[in-house]
Amino acid sequence: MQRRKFLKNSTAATAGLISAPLLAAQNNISPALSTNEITPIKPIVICTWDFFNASSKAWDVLKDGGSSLDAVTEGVMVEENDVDNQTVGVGGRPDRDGNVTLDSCIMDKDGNCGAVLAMQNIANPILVARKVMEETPHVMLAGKGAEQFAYEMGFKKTNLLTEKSKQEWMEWKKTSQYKPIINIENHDTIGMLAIDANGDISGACTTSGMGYKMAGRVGDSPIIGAGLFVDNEVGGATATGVGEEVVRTVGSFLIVELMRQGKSPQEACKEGVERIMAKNKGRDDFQIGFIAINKAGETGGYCIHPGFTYRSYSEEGHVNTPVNSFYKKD
Ligand code: SD4
Repeated sequence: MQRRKFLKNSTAATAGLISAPLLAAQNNISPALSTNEITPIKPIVICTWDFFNASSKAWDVLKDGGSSLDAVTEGVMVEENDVDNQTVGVGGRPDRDGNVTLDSCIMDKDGNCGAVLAMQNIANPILVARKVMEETPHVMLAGKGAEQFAYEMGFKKTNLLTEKSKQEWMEWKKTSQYKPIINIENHDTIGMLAIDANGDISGACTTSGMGYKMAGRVGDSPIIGAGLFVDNEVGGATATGVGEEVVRTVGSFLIVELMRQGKSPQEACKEGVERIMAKNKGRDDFQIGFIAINKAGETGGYCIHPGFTYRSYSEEGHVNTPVNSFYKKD
């Protein structure tokens, strides 16, 4: 595996990872610049929730020297292709009209990004989002336009509504109550962040959105800055949960900016959740989880209600980490 080391004048740096704020304090320069110069690079991938297979796939790419962009693309595709995951790709829960509409975005080390919103009939929206990034002058394509573009790029029309999701939707129609359940109905969106052997960061996020949403509804997941943001000088962040609240605070961008100011990924995610809770005084009926990684490879997460975890995979192993929450267990 390719491994570059940028060692300056700190012996501590050889011992392992050092926090960006500490380095900044030692060197009296911004965290973004300091970590880039003196931190040993260790590839790592993290993703929302306990996605063993997706993170394993991404790690396979990283450990063989692949790019973080390929790692996150191939990693999240595992969930898009899993018909048992009812919040991503094929098998996703439909909107209230019975249509499965997919949201997805991707962002690379150079700040290039692509997204598809409310796209139907295409099994791998992350690949279409990547094509938007790489083959068009645009960042976002929505609805029919996104689907048409996918066909032009050679993607095949696919029925995304499985029998299981169809039966559940028909059952739901009997009451037609839109009431996302914390950690249950909305618990499978995958947001993934990776650092490769060159130290470059990329991210991807993909979902079928909230089950039984209104037709045309788009959440945070395909919105750059809300569901996902990467700044290769600083780090990346991604979100899961009720997208409306993440959009209102431009959550992932906020977290990356907080890391730029010197906060650890953990501290930044916590402040992101606290901002949301400050705007929703006393509300406790929704879940949001953020995860983040900084340029030094430190990771963190925070959520509103207990139950959210994130999985990481690096040389140090494959770990599922429960994150701290705004509300504690009863
Ligand atoms: C959305 N954030 O559409 C997504 C839903 C989600 O796990 O994260 N589900 O609002």
